Amino acid sequence: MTRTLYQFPLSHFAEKSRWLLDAKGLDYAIRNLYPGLHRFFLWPRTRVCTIPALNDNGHWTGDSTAIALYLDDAYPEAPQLLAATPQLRATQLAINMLAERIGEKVRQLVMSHLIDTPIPVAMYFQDAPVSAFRRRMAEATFRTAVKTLYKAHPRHLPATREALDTLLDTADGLALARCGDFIAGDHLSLADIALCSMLGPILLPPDTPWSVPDSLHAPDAQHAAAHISPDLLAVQQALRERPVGQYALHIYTHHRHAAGNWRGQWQPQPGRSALP
Ligand SMILES: N[C@@H](CCC(=O)N[C@@H](CS)C(=O)NCC(=O)O)C(=O)O
Repeated sequence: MTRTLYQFPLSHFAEKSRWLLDAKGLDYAIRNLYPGLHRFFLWPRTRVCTIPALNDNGHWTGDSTAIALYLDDAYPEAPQLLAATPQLRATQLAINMLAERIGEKVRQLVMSHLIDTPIPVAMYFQDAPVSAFRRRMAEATFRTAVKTLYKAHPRHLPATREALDTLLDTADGLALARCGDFIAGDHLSLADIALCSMLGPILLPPDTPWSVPDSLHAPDAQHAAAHISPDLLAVQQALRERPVGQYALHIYTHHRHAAGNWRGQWQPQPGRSALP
């Protein structure tokens, strides 16, 4: 019996998938992929180029939302991530899509602030079992990919913040309208998991990759604070004060139950040993 999640340790979409598996109460191993090489590994198996991807006993699924749908189908006896009633299910899926758009803007905003600092590469590659030369190559690939794919550059910050604020206004409305802890329905669903995990890189909940400096090995941790700009701290404070920020922190505190496994293990590189 093998169940393996493939991820980048820093990714909030990976956090979403870990949470989906934890909410289902399933055991799983985690393998980290190197940026760039991940596409050669994932595409033949899932026909999707992005992490996360799940290999459940030979059944491959790419994309976090597809993973949620697969898990509900494959494990109907475990807590359901989506409601059976069509109307509530449609609402939960719509919130999941809103969360995906929020996640894209959160990534662009945080990376625009941090990509040229040592923090993201330190968090990403701190455990990678590679030589200093290979690590520098992986870090350079990661920086270039983030800047290119996600338009992570300070000049985009005003537009990114405006777009994120508009999306968060919608999310605030949902958070204010909810009855009880959850955003749609009376138990934790894909909607909660998606929305809260996408806000993680700004809210920095404990036991997540973003809980700097706890998540960093010394000496990187000692220098982290110096690289976090007042602007980014202001974004964090503003989100913490919003209804959706307070909702997400509450859900993280009371309903995350993380396995503490986000660091994962590194997938051997091609040429070093065979890929499974
Ligand atoms: N819709 C996808 C988005 C996942 C995603 O954006 N993954 C990013 C990391 S956060 C990725 O793999 N980027 C690398 C690439 O695009 O090649 C999902 O929900 O799984």
